[in-house]
Amino acid sequence: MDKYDHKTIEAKWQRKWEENKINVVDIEKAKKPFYNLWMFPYPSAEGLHVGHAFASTAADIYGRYKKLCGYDVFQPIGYDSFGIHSENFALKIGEHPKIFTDRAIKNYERQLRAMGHMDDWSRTVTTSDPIYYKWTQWIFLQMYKAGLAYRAKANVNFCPECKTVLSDEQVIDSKCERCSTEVTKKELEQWFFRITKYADKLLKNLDKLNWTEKIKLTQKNWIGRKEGRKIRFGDIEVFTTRVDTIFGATFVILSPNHPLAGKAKTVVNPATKKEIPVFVDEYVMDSVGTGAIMGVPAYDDRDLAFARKMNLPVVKAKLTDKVFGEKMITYHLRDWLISRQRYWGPPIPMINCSECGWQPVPEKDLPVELPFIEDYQPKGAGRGPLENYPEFYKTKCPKCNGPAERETDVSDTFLDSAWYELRYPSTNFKNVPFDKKITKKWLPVNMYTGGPEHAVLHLMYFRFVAMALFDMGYLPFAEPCERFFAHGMLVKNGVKMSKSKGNVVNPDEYIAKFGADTLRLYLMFMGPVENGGDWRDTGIAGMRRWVDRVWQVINQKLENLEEGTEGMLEANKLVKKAEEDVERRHYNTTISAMMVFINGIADSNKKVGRKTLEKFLIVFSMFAPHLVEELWEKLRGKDSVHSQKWPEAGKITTESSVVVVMINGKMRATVPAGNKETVERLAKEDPRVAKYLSGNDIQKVVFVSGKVINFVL
Ligand code: ANZ
Ligand code: ZN
Repeated sequence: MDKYDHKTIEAKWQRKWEENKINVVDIEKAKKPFYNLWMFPYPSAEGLHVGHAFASTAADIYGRYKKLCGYDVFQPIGYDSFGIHSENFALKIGEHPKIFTDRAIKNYERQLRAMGHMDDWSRTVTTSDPIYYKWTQWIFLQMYKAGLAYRAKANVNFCPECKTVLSDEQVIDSKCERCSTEVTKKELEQWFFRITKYADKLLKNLDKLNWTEKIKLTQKNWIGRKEGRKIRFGDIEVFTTRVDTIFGATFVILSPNHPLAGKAKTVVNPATKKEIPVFVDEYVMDSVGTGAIMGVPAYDDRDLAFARKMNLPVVKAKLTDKVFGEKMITYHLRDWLISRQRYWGPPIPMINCSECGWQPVPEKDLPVELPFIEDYQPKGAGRGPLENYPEFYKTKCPKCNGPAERETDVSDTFLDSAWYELRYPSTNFKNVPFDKKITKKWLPVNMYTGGPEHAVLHLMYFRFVAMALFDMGYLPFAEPCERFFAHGMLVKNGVKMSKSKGNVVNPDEYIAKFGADTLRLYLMFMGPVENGGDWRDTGIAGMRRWVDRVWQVINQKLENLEEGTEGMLEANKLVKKAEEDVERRHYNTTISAMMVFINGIADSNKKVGRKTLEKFLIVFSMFAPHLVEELWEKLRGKDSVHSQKWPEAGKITTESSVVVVMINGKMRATVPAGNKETVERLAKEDPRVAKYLSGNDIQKVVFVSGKVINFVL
């Protein structure tokens, strides 16, 4: 028998699947649509790493399962290719972002195809393609028309390294999400999206979503809704959720940016009527409540720490049920800062006219194409590199036709990805961002898989944009995805894989050496998908040995096949196990069960039934799509394992395969299990039973399904 040659077999089936379009779903005619989405990657210079391979395989197995269960599964793939992440890379290596991105995309496509996923390559999206970003700009315009995009001067986050402003969500522990540089503040006039208008809805809808609980909690905390009261202490309004502690308020603290900071020295506590001191301290945040608090050291730990530091008295006053001030609700969520002073993004489609002010670009003039410029370096003075290209920004006012200037900032990359799920099924449509009928048929996304690090970045924006489009009447739903599954992270020797640490593992060499099927199995065997895993080279060789063994065992069975159902019980157990595991994505235990199955049939004297092998192969096909397709071809000589129906688990318990036949409580025979009528008929026909029955009256028949039938004579 041939050795398992993964190179030939994987290439052969990838080519055949492409030719036969087995992964291309009929978007218009599909009867049971199932939209299985994986967060699209951004193209980087290193290409796909094993973390991508891990996450996409987890999603792919789920998609394959749904397909086997009879769904028309649409599993698209694309590139989040605009934006600061790809651009920073281009800058680092000194290559033009456009040239770099095109090259990186080609590499990604090659790598993704090599994984053997059931991705539909006929409908990809590339966010840096004018065909796509025309509609990203269109969304900006709809936001503007709906009063959800506005321009305002604000003290915004600024990354001195990336030389651009950032949204609140892109500042992680006061550092830039991209380059980890400490973020500073800058007073700038910028474009914002009014996401805060949706704070309550974003919060309330969480209850209805079947999402990983941790992600929902992170969103909830980020929205940070607090119900309390604002109470006047002289000229200062404080915000509190504990008005009952007001008699213990012995000082007031202002945030450093409060308009009265440094001005007010004392105020009067309205409950005690006592004069109390006013301080300024950083622990009071600008953006929460009124930016001023009443300090209650007897009840609040932070206030107590401050009182100790400042040697202030701690007054243990009684709690009160008197009310003061008025009701106030505050949120942690801020409006989404959309402008970026960078090159690699969709130009914000607005025009500034000295006569008419800011005017939206007419929709018929979209896209506002990003020109290919030589000096694409960010400048850092509050405007993007396009500010040096008058041939780009000099234009006419759409209102008065007088000379005017285009916005030279581009939009945040998270806007590109905030609507891509809508575009995938509609990629054939030139004149609309997403077709109404197709959208109704395919969306919301049925299953979305992605990283937990996007809990309040992408996933929040993605929900907001869908909600806004719903309110504008463009979408028939407000939530873009019913189920979101957060996979865990892949680490290397306990350390997070990252470019800066230089421990990023490229799947190419493993695919070349062991094959994609082995890599898939190895990645999924590490543990439950939500836990992520620790990448080790040593383990993958072991998995390859098992794959070789499966190849050898199944080939041996094929040479000496039993045409029935020999060994079915074990196959049924495996099917049942897989059904339980796949929904939870505990694929590792399905793989264990497959190992047990192979051990069980390995003995070369043991024959295995055709139907039994088919069941095993269908389960295995989700994990090792190429190898199984090859074995399937040998077994059946026709069709594809990937267009089979998920098998029934059938009868699992041994006792249900036979029924004991008793006469007056004495065992006389066994017959195959079945319903009462069948078993009774089979028993009566059995000569071992018939001889006792003949000439006697049957008084009663007692039947216990799957166990016993007793004839009382
Ligand atoms: C008095 C008080 C007494 C408070 C007490 C709490 C406990 P939580 O508790 O997390 O829901 N606060 C108000 N505005 C703030 C700001 N701009 N920056 C920092 N802290 C601020 O948050 C509500 C509490 O946070 C408020 O209620 C206020 O302190 C503080 F035993 O007022 B409390
Ligand atoms: Zn940065």
